[in-house]
Amino acid sequence: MSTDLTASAEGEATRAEVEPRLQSVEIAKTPISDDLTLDRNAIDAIMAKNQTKLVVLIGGSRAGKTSLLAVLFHKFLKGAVESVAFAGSESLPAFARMLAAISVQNRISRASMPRTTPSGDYFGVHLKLAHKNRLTDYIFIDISGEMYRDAGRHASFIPPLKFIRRADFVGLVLDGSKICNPAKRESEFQQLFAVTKRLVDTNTLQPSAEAAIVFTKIDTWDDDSVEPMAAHYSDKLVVSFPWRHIRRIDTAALPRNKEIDDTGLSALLATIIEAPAFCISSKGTRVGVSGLPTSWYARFGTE
Ligand SMILES: Nc1nc2c(ncn2[C@@H]2O[C@H](COP(=O)(O)OP(=O)(O)OP(=O)(O)O)[C@@H](O)[C@H]2O)c(=O)[nH]1
Ligand SMILES: [Mg+2]
Repeated sequence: MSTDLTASAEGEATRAEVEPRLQSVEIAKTPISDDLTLDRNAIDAIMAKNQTKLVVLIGGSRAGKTSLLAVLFHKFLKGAVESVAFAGSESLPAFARMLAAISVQNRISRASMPRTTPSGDYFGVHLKLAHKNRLTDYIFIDISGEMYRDAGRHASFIPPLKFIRRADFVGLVLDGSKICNPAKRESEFQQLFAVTKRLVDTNTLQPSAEAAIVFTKIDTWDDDSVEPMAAHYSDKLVVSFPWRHIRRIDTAALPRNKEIDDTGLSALLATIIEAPAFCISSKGTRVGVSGLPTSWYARFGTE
């Protein structure tokens, strides 16, 4: 159903009446609500239908996780990215909500992303992507900042995050704007390190998953001293865990400087696309999915 805002029939708003109201809605400050995220049943249903890769982003509150997903989707709307094309999504309302926040009046670089809801453990969206004549489903999970903080504090917060075991790709997200702040960089890193350690120690995060250390907001790195710090933290994460394969990706999804186009999104996507698909077998071990019956990788919400 479409609404003609110019209609002036009784009871209907005219364009002149509606526009000021639209402008006064603080779209960017409204949290992404629970009902826009895919719940566990919806994720299981997608995974049961087709081979699905699970991508998990782990990082602190306001680190820029949701912005990465929103801007990735925005790039797909303009065309293929690295020969990967958008082929559908069961999360269009969620992406629309995210884009509404960042594209108000086309000021994408001055946008403010709504907070991922604090009441849930995670925010999940779906993308179906076409690559090399193949369609693959992807579930992207953005762990809420609160859940992340709690996971660093105490082991009792880990069980709700058990689904991370199923991840095919894990992005360890570090807020670049904090890395360039001497007062905040060490605690930003230590928190990610503590959460990663707890997840690995509890066998929740499997270092056999493809992983990346993702620095965000690198448009804020205007000082030469930041890069050696980033390299130091990245090296420490690399050597401290038995990763199968891990790389560093520097990103700026929503650079404040309009001259800089979004950075690192294509590299992030390429890494995710190339990550081999795995699943957890009924014995709890990690196995490749090729050739396995579909039910083997439909394991998000259930054990
Ligand atoms: N300078 C700069 N700011 C960015 C960039 N990407 C995101 N931001 C800003 O960082 C803030 C937080 O971004 P989000 O994507 O909401 O972060 P999040 O990690 O999802 O946060 P939670 O949902 O609270 O866990 C927003 O105000 C964004 O506009 C970037 O590349 N550069
Ligand atoms: Mg978020």
